[in-house]
Amino acid sequence: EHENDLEPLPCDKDSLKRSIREALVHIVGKDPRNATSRDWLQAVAYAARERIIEQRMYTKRLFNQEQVKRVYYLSMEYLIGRMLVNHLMNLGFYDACCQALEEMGVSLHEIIDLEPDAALGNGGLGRLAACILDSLSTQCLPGYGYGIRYEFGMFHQHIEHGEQVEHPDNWLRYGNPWEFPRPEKIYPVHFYGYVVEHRDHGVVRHHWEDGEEVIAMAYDLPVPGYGNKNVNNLRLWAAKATRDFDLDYFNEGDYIRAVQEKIESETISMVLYPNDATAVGRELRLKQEYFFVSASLQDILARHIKLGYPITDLSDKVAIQLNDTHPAIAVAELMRLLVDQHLVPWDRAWEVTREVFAYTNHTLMPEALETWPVALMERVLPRHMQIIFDINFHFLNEVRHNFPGDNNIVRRLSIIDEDHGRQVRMAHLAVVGSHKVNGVAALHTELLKRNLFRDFHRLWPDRFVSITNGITPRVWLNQANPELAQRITRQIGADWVMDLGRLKQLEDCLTDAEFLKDFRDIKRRNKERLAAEIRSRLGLSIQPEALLDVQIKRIHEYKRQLLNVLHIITLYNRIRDGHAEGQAPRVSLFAGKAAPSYVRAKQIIHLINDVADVVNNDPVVHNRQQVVFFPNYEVSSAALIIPAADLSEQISTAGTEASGTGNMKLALNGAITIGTLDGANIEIRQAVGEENIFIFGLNADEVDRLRAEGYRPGDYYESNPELRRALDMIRDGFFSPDDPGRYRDLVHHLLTEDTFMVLADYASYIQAQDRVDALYQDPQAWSRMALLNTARMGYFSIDRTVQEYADKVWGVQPEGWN
Ligand code: DL6
Repeated sequence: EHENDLEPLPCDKDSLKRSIREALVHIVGKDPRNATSRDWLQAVAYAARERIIEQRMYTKRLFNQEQVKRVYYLSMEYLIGRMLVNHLMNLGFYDACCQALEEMGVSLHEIIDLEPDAALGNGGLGRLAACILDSLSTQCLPGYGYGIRYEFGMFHQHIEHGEQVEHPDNWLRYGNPWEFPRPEKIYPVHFYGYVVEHRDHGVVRHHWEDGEEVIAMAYDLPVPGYGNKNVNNLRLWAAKATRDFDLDYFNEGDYIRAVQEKIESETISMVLYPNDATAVGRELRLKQEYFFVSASLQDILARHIKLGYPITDLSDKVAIQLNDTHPAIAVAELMRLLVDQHLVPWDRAWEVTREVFAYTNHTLMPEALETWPVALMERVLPRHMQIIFDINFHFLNEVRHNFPGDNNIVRRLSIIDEDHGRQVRMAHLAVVGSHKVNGVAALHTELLKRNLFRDFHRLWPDRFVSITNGITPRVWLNQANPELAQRITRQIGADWVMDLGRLKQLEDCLTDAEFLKDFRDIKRRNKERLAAEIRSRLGLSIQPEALLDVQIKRIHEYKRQLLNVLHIITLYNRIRDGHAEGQAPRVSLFAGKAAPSYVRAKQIIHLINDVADVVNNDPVVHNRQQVVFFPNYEVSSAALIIPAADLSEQISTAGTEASGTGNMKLALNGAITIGTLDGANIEIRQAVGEENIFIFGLNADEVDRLRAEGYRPGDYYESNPELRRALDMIRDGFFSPDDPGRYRDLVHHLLTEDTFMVLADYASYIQAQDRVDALYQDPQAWSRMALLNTARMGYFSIDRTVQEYADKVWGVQPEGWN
């Protein structure tokens, strides 16, 4: 029993009113008579966090008292988005808060949009991390996130003359009311220097000396669960200089040099790298990775010891998930802490390490596989390089033992790649140092086993598991689509929010004319809401009765926004030729960011905007077709677009998209998928039934076969007149009259290489789109299919995903108030 010395604050309307007013005056320092909307936003957040932090304290006490095993999620990225509505809804006082504000003359709806998105991530990987945190708290699992408190998150995308321009994301400008700085929670993180050896009772010990030290300081973001009192924690590290001023320089009168060291140390947590699919081999990136890993592991060990557990029992109380290879240096760091600092013998330390870690792979793209030059690693992290060599030595002995005489497999499996100028393969380090490795969808895991990790799979078949991604129903239906959520609740009760499988009961509504009408009307109103935003941002009026066809995700060649563009041009030509009578009007909406250094992706954005310009201004087309590039895609824009969508474009080349999660969010909100047999699309097809999804194109095996036979994109161009015409128009400057040669290289690439087989899938994509069009003409049939998609998304709840991790990988149990 805990002592009841934490008096819970009441959450009724009047108490909230008092708290908000108090926060406004005493924390924000504003007079209610002239407070701005942003001041009110801050005040509400403070009132909410007072209540959250108490529950956090209870949760922590309970976990300590029950001696639970904890799982720690190590991720370089958390794409959280806005927190106010999420927190109010999870805590259960959204309505009370709304009323409290109303009585003070403030509209909650108006202040919500002022909150900046916490965009500490690039895309799928970071958003998955945010969904997992929500689920851990909601399911009362002791789970903590660790990451970096970037001063600048994902850049803001502006579109100027059709092109992406990046602006810094100064998200902390007005402060962050959700975070608790912990100036006392600091750890030193060491870089550079050298290692000295000495003997201690016959045992060789290593000392890492000299070099630089940076301080990692903790900032805590409480993560409240939905419908319970459980509050977990996301701890983000900020880099601080060890000393604010170098007094030597200061005394010599060189004031600028004196602060230089401070500035350089603090750049470590300054900015998120905006690449989602290319490994950035820069020293600063390696330092970021090590910085947050080292601080997190020091913190985890300190907690373990403080709770009185023996260090060698670490894996009884601690599981650590590596979110891709970005934190993989943790394997070497934990060995260093155990062996060098806690004097655990190597073999025992290695057992503990492998029992503690598990690794999730999120991509098969070869350019995303992280490697670090041995020379760089030796310079920045000299002790870790030695440890990696030692791990590799023991590991390769095991390989030789299992495959006697096979030197090739030794070379292929080695953590050190000797063929490309000596590189540390971080994925190999992660696999070797983990007891479980998982892919994020069934096909993805199969391909990992068959290709990337084939030899590892031969060596350790049981180490590989598949855990299909999921999404949180709290954010992606309950908050993003409140009208639909309420209508569903009216029909089947509210349990679906925690148990998404219950949506299955909506299948009974397939013949319920009233429900179907409501379902359609809600979609329509969501479109109107989106249309208003598009009008205000872009000055473009879109037709709410048109089929809203959306492709919202990072811009990448493998995701094939170009295939979508080719279909748009084909439709446009059909309209102009008078061959599109009876076609449903269609709005094609794109949103997504390109990595700033990814030239071709930026060109694709330019092309989309050029095509939009022509189509939207052609009087012949007049509202039968429109193209929108919605700028600065982020979590809050996803929450606006997804509930409005009719058609969900999931059209990556089969075998390239690890899972996708946008596909799940869209289907949950009643958009029908047009997609390839890639990633989780395959499981979505299984769940909704093949008659309720538009599948087209080559499957992964066919892609491989075609590539092996020698793919000739030019053949498709020659034999398909509609395709040829569309490509010719792009190449010859039809969409870029100001610069007719703008897309010559792009088209040349498609005609000669076409790495992602856009041309091979074109014909089958167009046929699938024609079927989409035919179905849309029958509103009843369309909404029945859309409803079936919503009803059958239960499997894709992140709660199922997290349960699988808890059972198959972490061995953690729920604990707390349910
Ligand atoms: O697992 C989450 C998400 C998948 O759904 C996407 O299919 C995949 O592209 C994405 N990967 C990344 C980049 N990965 N790395 N490294 O975001 O992960």
